[in-house]
Amino acid sequence: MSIERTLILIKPDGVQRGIAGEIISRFERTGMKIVGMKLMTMSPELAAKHYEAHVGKGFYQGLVKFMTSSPLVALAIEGPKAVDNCRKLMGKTFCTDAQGGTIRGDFGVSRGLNLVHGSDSAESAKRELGLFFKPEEMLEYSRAVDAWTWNDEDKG
Ligand code: IDP
Ligand code: MG
Repeated sequence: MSIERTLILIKPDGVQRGIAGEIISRFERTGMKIVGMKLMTMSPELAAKHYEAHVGKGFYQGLVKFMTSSPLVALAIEGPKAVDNCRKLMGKTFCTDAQGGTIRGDFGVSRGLNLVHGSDSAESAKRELGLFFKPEEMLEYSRAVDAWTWNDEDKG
């Protein structure tokens, strides 16, 4: 099955700048399905777990301060190859390196204030979704358009 779930965060800069909806729309309009969504403020404890791979790096403390400073939107998104597909839509880490047409390329200019987080592998997606969503907060539902959005071939 190549239908995957991945964690996306609209970071505090995206919410503060009033473009959370536009960013969500970038994912939504592909046909991928939102199966979980919440507005929340990240606690320092959650930030430490979520960014454990970056502990000790020069930008780590600033990153945690930024991510815990104001609400973010957490999304669980489902679709064929959702992990890589979402990363493709986001663009490269630093906004000025990200291509036009990507979220970071179209909406940002910063290195750290880069609007969006997306899990980078199937394993991190599983781990990160578990940090942000209880199992019952990720919903299983079908949409009338599902049959026109992906088919058996896409399920792998
Ligand atoms: P990613 O978000 O594209 O996966 P990572 O390398 O995992 O990028 O870094 C996590 C986050 O840390 C980035 O999205 C960005 O917000 C921040 N970050 C990474 N490198 C720097 C830096 O050199 N300066 C400031 N912030 C950084
Ligand atoms: Mg990363």
